Amino acid sequence: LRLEQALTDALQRGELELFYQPIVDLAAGCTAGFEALVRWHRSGQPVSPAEFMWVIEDSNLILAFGRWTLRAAAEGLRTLQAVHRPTRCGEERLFCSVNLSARQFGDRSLFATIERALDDNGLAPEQLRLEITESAVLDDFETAVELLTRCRSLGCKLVVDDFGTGYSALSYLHRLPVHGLKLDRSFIKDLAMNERGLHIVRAIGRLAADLDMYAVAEGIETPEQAALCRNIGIGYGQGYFFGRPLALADAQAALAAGR
Ligand code: G
Ligand code: G
Ligand code: MN
Ligand code: NA
Repeated sequence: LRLEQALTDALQRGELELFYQPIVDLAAGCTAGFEALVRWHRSGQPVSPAEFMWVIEDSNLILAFGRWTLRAAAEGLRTLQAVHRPTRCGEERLFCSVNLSARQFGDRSLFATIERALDDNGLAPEQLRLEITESAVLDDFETAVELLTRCRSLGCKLVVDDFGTGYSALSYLHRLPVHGLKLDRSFIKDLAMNERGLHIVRAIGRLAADLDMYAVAEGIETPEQAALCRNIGIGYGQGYFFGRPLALADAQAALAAGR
């Protein structure tokens, strides 16, 4: 309860901040978009969401927090878009991925929040990507599908996060059309280790292509992993090799410098 109060205060005081990690077009070798990742500056020190997201998710704070992340990510994307040079990377517009928690699907105002955030920042709906996990969707499947279908109709893209782990498996790709898959970073870790790892990543890449979806490899930490993913046709990569999550101003500077 004390942590919940501290987080409520932090949200009100603006001590929560979104960091931005680049998502790179592997063939073109340039930044195509970002994933927004929340950070809490507790007494100046950044705290990882792994340590506090559960508190937010287990309380009603998730509703206000969820609306804040969508608005903040849209503002951040507008700032990043301002220094994006499309000539370097085929894509005219950058995208931003935002993580959604299960209980946000029950937020009746979420769709309006998304529309408004896009509109206020002059963004096209396709620039917003909603990262979802199977466990979040299965919590209340009907409600989640209804909301996600509206978002998709608006033009937002849906991406399955942590794909291939227990939290995101194949079964619901039937029932919930999505635009992309993010391969969980455990697969990328195994990639350079042995043939099996390579076969698994290649198979997921083919599955995505056959279903007309794009694939993002998460957790790329070495040039070898990046090259292997690119060579087997994975479209996008994300990880420390390309860049750590950065505060907005730093992410903007890195983008402007072509890093
Ligand atoms: O950035 P980091 O590796 O510390 O994130 C840890 C976990 O917290 C990840 O699983 C990520 O999906 C989750 N997370 C980060 N930012 C957000 C957010 O804004 N909303 C939600 N729901 N989850 C987030
Ligand atoms: O669950 P989700 O995919 O949203 O989690 C993203 C998390 O992965 C973030 O906490 C981010 O900080 C972390 N992350 C990003 N790149 C790398 C990487 O190259 N290696 C590792 N170990 N973690 C990463
Ligand atoms: Mn994610
Ligand atoms: Na993930």
